[in-house]
Amino acid sequence: MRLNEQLSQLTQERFGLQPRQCDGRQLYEALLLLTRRAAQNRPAPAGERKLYYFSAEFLMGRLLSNNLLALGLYGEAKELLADLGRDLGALESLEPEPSLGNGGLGRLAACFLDSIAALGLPGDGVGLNYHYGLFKQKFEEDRQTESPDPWIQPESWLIPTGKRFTVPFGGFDLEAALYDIAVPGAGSGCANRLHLFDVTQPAPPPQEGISFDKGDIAHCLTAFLYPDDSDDAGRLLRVYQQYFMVSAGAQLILQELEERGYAPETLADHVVIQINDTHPSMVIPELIRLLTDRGMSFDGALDQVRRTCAYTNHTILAEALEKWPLAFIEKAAPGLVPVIRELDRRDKEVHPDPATAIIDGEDRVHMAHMDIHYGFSVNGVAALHTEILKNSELKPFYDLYPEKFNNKTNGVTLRRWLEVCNPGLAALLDQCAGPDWRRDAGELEKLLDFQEDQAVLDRLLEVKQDNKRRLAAALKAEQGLDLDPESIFDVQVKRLHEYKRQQMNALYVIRKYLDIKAGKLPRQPVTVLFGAKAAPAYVMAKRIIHLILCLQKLIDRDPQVRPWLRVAMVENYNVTWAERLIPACDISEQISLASKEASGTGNMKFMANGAVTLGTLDGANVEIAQLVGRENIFTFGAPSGEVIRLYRGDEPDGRAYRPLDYYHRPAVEELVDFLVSPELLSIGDPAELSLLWRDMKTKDWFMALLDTEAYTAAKERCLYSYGDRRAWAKKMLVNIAKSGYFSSDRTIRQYNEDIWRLA
Ligand code: 26Q
Repeated sequence: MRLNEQLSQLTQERFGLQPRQCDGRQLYEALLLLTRRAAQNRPAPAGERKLYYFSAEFLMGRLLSNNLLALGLYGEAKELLADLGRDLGALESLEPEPSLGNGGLGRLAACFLDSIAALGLPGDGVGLNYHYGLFKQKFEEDRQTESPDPWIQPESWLIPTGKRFTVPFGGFDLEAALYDIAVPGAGSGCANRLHLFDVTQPAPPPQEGISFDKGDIAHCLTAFLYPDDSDDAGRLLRVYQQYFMVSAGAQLILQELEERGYAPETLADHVVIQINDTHPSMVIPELIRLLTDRGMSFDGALDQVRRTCAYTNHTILAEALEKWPLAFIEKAAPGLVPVIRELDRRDKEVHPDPATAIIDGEDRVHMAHMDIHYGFSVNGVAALHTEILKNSELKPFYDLYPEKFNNKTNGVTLRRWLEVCNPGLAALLDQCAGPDWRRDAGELEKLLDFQEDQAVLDRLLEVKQDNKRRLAAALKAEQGLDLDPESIFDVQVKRLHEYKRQQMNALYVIRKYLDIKAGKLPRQPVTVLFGAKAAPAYVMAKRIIHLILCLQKLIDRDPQVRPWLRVAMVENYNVTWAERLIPACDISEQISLASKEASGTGNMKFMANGAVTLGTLDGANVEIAQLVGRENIFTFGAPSGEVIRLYRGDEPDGRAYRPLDYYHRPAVEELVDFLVSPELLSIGDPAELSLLWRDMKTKDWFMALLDTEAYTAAKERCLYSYGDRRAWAKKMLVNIAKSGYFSSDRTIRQYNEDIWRLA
């Protein structure tokens, strides 16, 4: 049956109306149901071995367009709606975004599910059905406030499966109810599943703020993604969440194994588990527990599990490496304690080095260490990151198990991050490179033949200009922001963290402001756009948001500066805003302190949409620079090796980093001191700004001052070169042409060839 017939049947059944008579909400719901059903009816990919991608986060974004596209119904749906005088984009804006992730790691998991299904590989996601996802961010009095962001409506993408599993916590059992989201693969004709576990009786929504009763595990376990962990109750709840996810997930795996007719003794032949950072690491002892319960010996179970589990590391930040007190695990998952102790005992017998211990001297369990000893693969997420893991961060493990270490440079799905979010550019690519880039992203290189083609270069600039106008209109309508689409759009959007150095970008804004005040005008007006959420308990990050919002206000009120420089901080940055910001960006800010950003994935999306990167040689920026060549990227800053030595305090001259040395350089001091200038203090909170000022010059954990001069110089060069429109358009073209490498289809092929071996 054609889509229009299905739609009218559905709207009649459900609302007693013809599609033409429905309002937007009814039409959206009907399309959701149709799409959900079509995806659900697709067969699962076949194969002897099946992947389970375990992740505490899946940052899926809105699904309507994406799923229509994967099902091959996108064009038809758009036309059908146009006939009804409706716009698909407008209907989709009624869909609440499921923000079941913090940032990069969660969005990566979503891109991976898309590619796994598109490649026709059997692989499901396993996670938790958070009711509120990441908080909704508002700005009030130039500060971030947080409120819950519900996304589950009576009709959503969730499919109740009726399956339940019992999770044995300390002192009580809890039922885990399984919901699925179907993940249709573009071009493959099949669909995988995202399995999300939930409690059976979720707590009612909180009355105020984002707090709830952290002690009420049975009802609140799936309320929020990563509840505030600034206290022990929050941290303990996180352990309960993790155990709930892995225990139910492991039981699901064994159930499916049995349904497929295989014995538990053959687990490793039929199952592979990818552990997405350490949040799901307890799956290792849990599987051993379940297999021994089913009659296998400890040795037999361990042998299967260690050939089944593979671990991905996403960070070298010490505070993000999970170490749980054994006492927490004893409380939440007592069944795992004897298993973990036995794993630790066996390991220490062979490897007495405390640096590689699973249980340390303070009775804390190092989750990554357990993964590395008892998994068969350890991968980093960009070439540089993997080298740092091998040579520095995880060196003692690399010495033990060199064969386990491998790199899988991240990727992003160009279906969402180009085809859906930038239709103008997609059409131009079809014209120049043919339509096959959707399947084989390497085809984008064909664009290189058009470097001297003025018509193509002009069209690239036009598409960008259209996208900038669309973004400006959306920001005006939804957030009351006034942007000048004729100015350069310089964009930094990502979680707020000191290592990502939004504060350094803010110092540049101050530089520009002071220059303009002194009569030194830029070649071209520039708009510096920010989008970032700060963890609710991360005080420094919130102060940096405060600073940016104060600068925004200061400049907004200054008629001398405003025509040349504007700052805009987009409220509630999420996948939906990313889909509008990225296609409209001219300059992509990727300015983390070298060695700290494991990969970055925003950098790849910007590149594919024709932005030019201004960045440090960190994470995947290194690979971007290699691919596009030095004329097509602006890099700056201390290299990762120097940064690592500065942290160790063993530069050849025995130097450690001292921010005051850099603060006292004249070009830096006036920028930092502007934080406590009368202009800014009259707008912002003097106490907050003073504390930020003090910490920036005395602590500066992530060395923003080290690179401030180099950053300023590189940014000046970058902004200036924008003025040569033809040369700039060529840079855009080369970036797009080379972005095919960063398709998550490529990444997933590599995971499959080197780790999963599914087909
Ligand atoms: C750990 C322990 C306790 C509390 C919280 C956490 C925690 C939560 C979330 C630790 C890490 C995360 C998320 C990490 C993350 O998003 N990492 C990003 O992963 C991307 C995909 O590989 C990379 O591109 C980014 O460079 C990396 O920062």
